Amino acid sequence: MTREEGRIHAGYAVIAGAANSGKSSLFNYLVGKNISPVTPGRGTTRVPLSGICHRAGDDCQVCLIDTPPLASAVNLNLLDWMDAACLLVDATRLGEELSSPEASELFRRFEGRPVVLGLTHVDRFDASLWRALLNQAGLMREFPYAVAMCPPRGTGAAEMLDALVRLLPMRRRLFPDGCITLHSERFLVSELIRTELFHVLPEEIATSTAVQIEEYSLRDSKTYIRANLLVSRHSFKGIVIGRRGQTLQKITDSASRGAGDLLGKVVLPDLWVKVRESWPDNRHDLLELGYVI
Ligand SMILES: Nc1nc2c(ncn2[C@@H]2O[C@H](COP(=O)(O)OP(=O)(O)O)[C@@H](O)[C@H]2O)c(=O)[nH]1
Ligand SMILES: [Mg+2]
Repeated sequence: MTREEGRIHAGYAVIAGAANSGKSSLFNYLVGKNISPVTPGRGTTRVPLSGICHRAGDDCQVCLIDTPPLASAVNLNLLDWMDAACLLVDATRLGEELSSPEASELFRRFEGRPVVLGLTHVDRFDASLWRALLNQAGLMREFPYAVAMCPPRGTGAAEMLDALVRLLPMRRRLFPDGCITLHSERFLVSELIRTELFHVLPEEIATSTAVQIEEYSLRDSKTYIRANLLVSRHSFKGIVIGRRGQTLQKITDSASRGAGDLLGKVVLPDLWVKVRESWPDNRHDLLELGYVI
């Protein structure tokens, strides 16, 4: 079918792979917005995230789904809805990650559908070795496309998008023009505030601090957000606030900047630190705070 008939390459592609393989960096790069949290810590992406990317000068719609590391049931069920998968494998752990149980499960679930390989962290090798690394991966599994990548720098990203577009079916447009994600602004801002925690707090405290939005309102064309940062221990509260409130102020300022960039409007967060003892160990709290259990 041709584009004249109103059909374009459009569909859903999941980005899968081990923690820190570069999934969220690639997702943000291709979508062109910092929707998904990227930090050096492990497991910062807590729920599947959607981002729609377009290719300059071409009419196509690729809805990327960034995922937390694969094992959770929600992730596995989600795979059934995807047209293609982009498996990211850290080239420094090639053998280990490609033969992991999670990768095997992905291939099993994707039987009959394409899985493209993105070999990340190739910046740690001389460029003359990239081809050899891709060949080595090809000996372990067969891929319709395999791309050497460094997602934070965008290396290989355009090539990966080309590969995914080629593999997506021709169908009617799936999303309205200009749509970049299926999530609400409120959700995106709460994730952005959570990401900032990882930049200023020790990982142990950042991972056990939840963001609870209490008010999200528009006044004088400014977006006001009142949110609680729920820490899991009394002793963490002072650390999140910092001396004379400096740490909390830093989180507030960078969240305001990040949300402004993401949404293209003035966003004023008002953050409060509260204690909810041991919430990460409580199923009800996890559900209430939007975590996948
Ligand atoms: N040097 C290098 N760092 C990378 C690469 N891909 C990701 N990172 C870094 O690894 C960390 C985790 O990246 P992220 O995209 O959040 O990985 P995810 O856990 O798979 O979503 C961040 O600090 C990234 O900057 C890469 O190809 N090369
Ligand atoms: Mg991630």
